[in-house]
Amino acid sequence: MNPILKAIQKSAIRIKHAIDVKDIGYSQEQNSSGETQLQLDIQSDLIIEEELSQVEGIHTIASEEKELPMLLNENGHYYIAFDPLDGSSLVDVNLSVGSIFGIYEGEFNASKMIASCYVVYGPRVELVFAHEGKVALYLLQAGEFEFVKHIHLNEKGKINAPGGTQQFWAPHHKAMIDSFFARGYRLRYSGGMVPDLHQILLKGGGLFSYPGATDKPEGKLRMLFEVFPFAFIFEVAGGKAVDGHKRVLEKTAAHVHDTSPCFFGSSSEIDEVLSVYAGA
Ligand code: AFP
Repeated sequence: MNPILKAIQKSAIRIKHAIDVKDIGYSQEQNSSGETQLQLDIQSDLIIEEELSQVEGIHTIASEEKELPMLLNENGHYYIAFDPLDGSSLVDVNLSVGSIFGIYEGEFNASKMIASCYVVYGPRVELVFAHEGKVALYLLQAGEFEFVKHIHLNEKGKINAPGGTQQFWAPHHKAMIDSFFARGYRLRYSGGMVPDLHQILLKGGGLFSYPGATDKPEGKLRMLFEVFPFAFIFEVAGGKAVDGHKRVLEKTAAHVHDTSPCFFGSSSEIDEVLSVYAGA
C-alpha cells in the first residue's frame, strides 16, 4: 500500500504545480460523459497514470477521464479508480478542487475496496487516506506530506450541503433539506465534492446529499470515481454513506461510469435520510 500512497502523493504535488502554472483554456476533447474537458483534467489524468504505472503491484486503473479501464500489470492485484481533478470547472473561479482515488483488491467492486484517498487543492494541499480502520489527514509542507491527525466524525453535525438543482428535487427530499435548515443547520456548498465533504469531515459532521431527481434519476456522482471512495472514508471515520435506501458500498456499478444518488454524513443525519426515504 505504501508505494501506492507515495505515487498518489507525487501525483498531487505535480497536479498542484500544474494548477499553479497552467493556462486554463478549454481543450477540444470531450470525456465519456460528453463534458468538455479542461486542459487541466487531461494533464492531471496523465500525471496520475504516469505515477501509478510505476507501481508494480497495480493491475488495472480506471479514470473518470477515460472511457475504459487500462491494464497496467497482469501480475498486479490492486485496482485503482480515480477522478484526477474533480470540480475542475471551479479552478476558473479560484475555488478548491480535488483528486479522488478508490483502491480495490482483485476487481472494481465496492466489497473489495481496501483503501481510499483524496487530495484537496485549496489554500493548502491536504491529503486524506483511509486504510485499516483509520482515516489520516496529511498536510503538504515544504514538498512533503506530513501526518496531522486522525479524523473522526461526531454522532451529529451542523452542516447541510445539498447538491443538485432544487427545481428537480422530489417533494420529500426538499422537505427533508428544509427541515435540517429549520433546525439550525448551516448551508455549506461550493459545488466541489472534495472540499464540501472535506469540510464535513473536518468540522465533525453534517450532511452532503446528491439525490436522484427528475432531471437525473440516478444522481450525478459516479460510483467508482466519487461515491465509493468517499463512502469508504465516511464509514471508516464513523459516519455513514447511503443512496437513500441502503449503504452505497453494497451497490454494484454495471459500467465504470455509472452514477448513484448519494448521501454522506454523520450517523444521526443519515439515519434521518433513511427514515425519510423509507416513508416516501
Ligand atoms: P465537475 O467535475 O463537472 O466540475 O462537477 C463537480 C461535481 O462532480 C462534484 O464535485 C460536485 O459535488 C457536483 O459535481 C456538483 O454538482 P451540482 O453543481 O449539480 O450541485
